[in-house]
Amino acid sequence: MWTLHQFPLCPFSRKVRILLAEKDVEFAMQLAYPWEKSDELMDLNRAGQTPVLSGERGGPLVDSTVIAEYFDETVQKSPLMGSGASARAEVRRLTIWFDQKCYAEAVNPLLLERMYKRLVLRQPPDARMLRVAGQALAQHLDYIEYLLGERRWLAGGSFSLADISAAAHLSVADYLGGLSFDGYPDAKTWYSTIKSRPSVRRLLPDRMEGLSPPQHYDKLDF
Ligand SMILES: N[C@@H](CCC(=O)N[C@@H](CS)C(=O)NCC(=O)O)C(=O)O
Repeated sequence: MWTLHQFPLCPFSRKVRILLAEKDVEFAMQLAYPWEKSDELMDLNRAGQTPVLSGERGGPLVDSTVIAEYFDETVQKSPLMGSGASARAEVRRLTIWFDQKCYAEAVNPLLLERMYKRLVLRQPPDARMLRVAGQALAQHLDYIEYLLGERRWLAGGSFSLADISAAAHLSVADYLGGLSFDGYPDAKTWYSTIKSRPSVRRLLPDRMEGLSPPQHYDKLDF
């Protein structure tokens, strides 16, 4: 069986968890905090990053999108990369958008200020950084609202890795208390639909030790 080396608030690990569940691939989970740089994690991935997927059939597989493409190529159920070159290009474009831009501008600063400073550095968050991250997050919700103005799902007519990636990042922002859908009704409906998928519902009960989410976090009606 595959083992996913992850921690509960790693958005890239959430992305892999959702996609493996969508594909009905069984996996076990092993807690790994990148900042601890454990020998086990470093031996699997010299970059010391999560997620890593190790398993008896080769691997380890490193990088959430590499893992996603591996399973999209090897498991037929629920294709997630789009069909045809143009559709695939759009899925990849938006997946990169959320994994790079949304993560760098909003989710990673929230993780630093609300999780890492609290649990590891034992410092208070920087209110200015939280405000800037909140503004960036609002811009990403605005972009989701715009995309959904003309599409059912983010990359087009089908649920895809782009939806999974965006939902993974937003769910971490939500856990950290940084998400408000006020003014973004289509984005809210989209997120609510995603939240009700079994693949996403399965990860919502998870908790990061020492850090609780807001009450609405795992509710379908939020
Ligand atoms: N491109 C990677 C990014 C993985 C990543 O940045 N993971 C974070 C945790 S959520 C990490 O390990 N950060 C520690 C570091 O970069 O040293 C992916 O898609 O899997």
